[in-house]
Amino acid sequence: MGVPWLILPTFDEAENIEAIVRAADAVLARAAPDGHRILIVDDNSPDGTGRIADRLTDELDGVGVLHRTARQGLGPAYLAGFAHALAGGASHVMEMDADFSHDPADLARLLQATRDGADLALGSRYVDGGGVSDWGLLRRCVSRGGSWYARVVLGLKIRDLTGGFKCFRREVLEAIDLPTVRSHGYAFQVELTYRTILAGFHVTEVPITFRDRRLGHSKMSWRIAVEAMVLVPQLRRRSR
Ligand SMILES: Nc1nc2c(ncn2[C@@H]2O[C@H](COP(=O)(O)OP(=O)(O)OP(=O)(O)O)[C@@H](O)[C@H]2O)c(=O)[nH]1
Ligand SMILES: [Mg+2]
Repeated sequence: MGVPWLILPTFDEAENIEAIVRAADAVLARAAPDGHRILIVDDNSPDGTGRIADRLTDELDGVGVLHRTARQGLGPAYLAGFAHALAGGASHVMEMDADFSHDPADLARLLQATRDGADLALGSRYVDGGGVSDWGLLRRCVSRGGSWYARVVLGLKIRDLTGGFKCFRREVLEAIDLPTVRSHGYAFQVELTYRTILAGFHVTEVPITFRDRRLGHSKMSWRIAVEAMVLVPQLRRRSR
């Protein structure tokens, strides 16, 4: 029997990486008594995140790092991490930002939702009990508008399609043909959830509060938002 794997993509997270790995490790040690793994996927961060990750792999059991040579975006980093987790026999594969926007304590609730019947548990800002703290109006509108747009274009009932706090059962990632996923930014999150639903799996939204990062800088860009606007209608066409 495999254990849950958490994949943590990092680019310039030197100020966050150690604290987030230690916090997630403590939560998962309680939530998954049979063991867990944490895999950091670092795109050769100029700020030295990869070196801190190497030290953590020496200090903590079950923590590993995948070093990639250059920044290629969130989607490719996750796909590389997923491939390692599946090859390593993961029972579940979890996604989380490494900047404390996602509360590591919520990993336990996502994992529990998959034990309660979900094939994919989504951390959701836009269901009852969920929310966003300390975002300005523009950022709120872009995020809400993005989820609304994807929901209408793809005809889905999911409220939060662009979030990146997820727990997949292994069987989902095996079924959704990961090598053909091409999107990089927010569209990557939409594409994975859409493929999961098309494949007939059960998706549950788990309310979370999203907090703005305290340390480090955002990698969100207009390019990523525009990529999502262009790619989402193409996802629908491809599925027909
Ligand atoms: N490996 C890798 N990780 C990335 C890349 N881009 C972003 N990340 C990581 O993915 C996670 C989410 O990225 P953020 O920079 O927080 O982007 P965001 O959440 O869209 O933006 P903010 O909410 O403003 O922080 C963080 O852990 C980043 O370090 C990338 O190109 N490669
Ligand atoms: Mg972030």
